[in-house]
Amino acid sequence: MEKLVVIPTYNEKENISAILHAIFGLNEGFHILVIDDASPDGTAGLVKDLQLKFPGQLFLEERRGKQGLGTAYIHGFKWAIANDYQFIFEMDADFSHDPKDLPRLYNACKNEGADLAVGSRYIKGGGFINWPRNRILLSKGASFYTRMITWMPVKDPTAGFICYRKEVLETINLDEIHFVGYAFQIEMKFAAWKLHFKIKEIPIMFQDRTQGTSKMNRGIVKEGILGVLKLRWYSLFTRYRRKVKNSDNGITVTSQTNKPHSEKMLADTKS
Ligand SMILES: Nc1nc2c(ncn2[C@@H]2O[C@H](COP(=O)(O)OP(=O)(O)O)[C@@H](O)[C@H]2O)c(=O)[nH]1
Ligand SMILES: [Mg+2]
Repeated sequence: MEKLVVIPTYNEKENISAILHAIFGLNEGFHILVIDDASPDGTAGLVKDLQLKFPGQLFLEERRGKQGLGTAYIHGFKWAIANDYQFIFEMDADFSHDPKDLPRLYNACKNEGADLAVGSRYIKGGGFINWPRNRILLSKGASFYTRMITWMPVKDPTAGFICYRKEVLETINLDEIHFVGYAFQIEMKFAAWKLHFKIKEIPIMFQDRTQGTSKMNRGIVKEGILGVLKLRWYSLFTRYRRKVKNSDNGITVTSQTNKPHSEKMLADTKS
C-alpha cells in the first residue's frame, strides 16, 4: 500500500463525487479514505455508490456525528497505519486543494527527502484564488501569530494540504493530539518539528470553494489562539516532546464500523 488521501467530510454532497473522480482521474495510484461525520445531506451514501465503481481504492469510515476535522484526521491516520500505507495525505473535499498538486507533495516526500510536505500559500509561487479578504487576513494573522509565539520555521502553519511519511504518524502519539480546527493543523506540524522530522513547503494556489459551505466558526479561531499558547507553554519544559512521542509505536483503532482489512493488519502488527 503506497498512497492514501484522507478526506474528512461534513455536508459535501456537491463536491464529493467530483473530488473523488478528480483524484482517481490522475491515474497515479492514489487510494482515498473518506471520513464522514454522519453528514445530514447524505455525503456518505454518495461515497458508498462510488465504492462500487472504485473497488479496493475507495474506503469510507462513518462516525456518529460531527466531531471536528482534527479527530476525523486522527481516525484516518490510525486507519492508514493499520492498513500499512507509506504516504498519507490530508486534503479537503471542497477543491480548495487542487488534486493535481498531490503528485508534487508525494514527490517531495518520496524523492526529495521530506518527512512531511506542506502545500504552502506563503512561499514563492503559492497564493490564493478568490478567497474572501477576511479569510486571507485571518489566515495570514494566524500564520504570523503562530510563528511569533512558537518560532516554528513553517511559513503556512495552518495549511491542511499535506503529505506525511508513515513514520511521522507512527512516531507522533496521535492520542495526545486533541485540537480539532486550525490548532490541529498547527499542532501536527509543531509535533513533527519537535520530533526533528524534516518539513518541506511546496507552493500551492489555494482556491475558495464554489460549492457547499464552509464549516469554519468562531470556536475554531478561539481554539487556535489559545492552542498556540498552550503548545508554546508545554514545549518550554521539554515534557512536550515526551508527551507527543509514541513510546511503543502501539496503534489503536477505535472505529465501530466494519473494517476487516484493518483488523487483519492490526492483528499482524500486534503479533
Ligand atoms: N468529518 C468531518 N469533516 C469536517 C468537519 N468539519 C469540516 N470538515 C471537512 O473538512 C474540510 C475543510 O472544511 P471547510 O469547511 O472547507 O473549512 P475551511 O476551508 O476552513 O472553510 C472539508 O472537506 C469539510 O467537509 C467535521 O466536523 N467532521
Ligand atoms: Mg474549505
